[in-house]
Amino acid sequence: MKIAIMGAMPEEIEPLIAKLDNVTTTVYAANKYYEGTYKGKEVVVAYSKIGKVFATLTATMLIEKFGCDILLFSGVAGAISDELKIGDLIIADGLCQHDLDITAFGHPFGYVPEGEVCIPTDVGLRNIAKEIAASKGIELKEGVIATGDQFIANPEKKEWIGEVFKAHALEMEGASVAVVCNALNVPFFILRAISDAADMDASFNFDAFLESSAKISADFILSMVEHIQED
Ligand code: OS5
Repeated sequence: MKIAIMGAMPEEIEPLIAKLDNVTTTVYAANKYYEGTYKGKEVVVAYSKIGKVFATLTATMLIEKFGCDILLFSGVAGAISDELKIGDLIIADGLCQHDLDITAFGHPFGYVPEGEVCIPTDVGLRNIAKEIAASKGIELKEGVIATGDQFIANPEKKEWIGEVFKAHALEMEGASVAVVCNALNVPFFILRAISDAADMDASFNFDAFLESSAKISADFILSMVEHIQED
């Protein structure tokens, strides 16, 4: 089994690459892919660059070109829920696109015909995450993560996304991974550690906590890789 691990920014994958053995790199379609092993398991790691379009490209390549069988996303997010503080981990139970809007035709926000508003993540992978968290005494939140091509630094906008999509956190890539993996029948898992609260301090806090929160997420993802059973 080959495991894809994807981030959006270099900072989100650097702590992962540092722990790999037997690394080879391939540049393809303007991304660098790191193939290697972690505790004997075959992995392919890449960062997509920021946003939905780049994330769609990279997730597709990880599956179609590099032959990955499952995909784990590791990175940071802005909090919507007041219960999420900087450094806290959240796993997505579903992903939606908060900036997808054809409401002029009577459709709900986030919906297009033949799509779905919220795409669920793999239950088996979520259960592995919960078991690891319980065994290590790590608190893991679970909820909807909203994706859009906007860095949110606005309390009203954040509240709107929270209310309309019942979302707990937001970011800019997860729903793209969900669309690709759902279409290609590849089990996927989205983990994010909070870097900011998507409010007026968001860009300041993002800069301050990107590295530390990205590492919290990456460390957890590596323990997932360790526990995923080969078949
Ligand atoms: O990947 C983007 C989404 N990530 C999650 C996130 C988020 N998303 C939306 N709203 C929020 N409040 C969020 N908080 C966390 C993080 C990332 C956000 S976009 C950050 C861009 C920062 C940046 N711009 N230039 N650089 C960094 C330097 C640079 C220069 C050249 C090449 C690469 C980086």
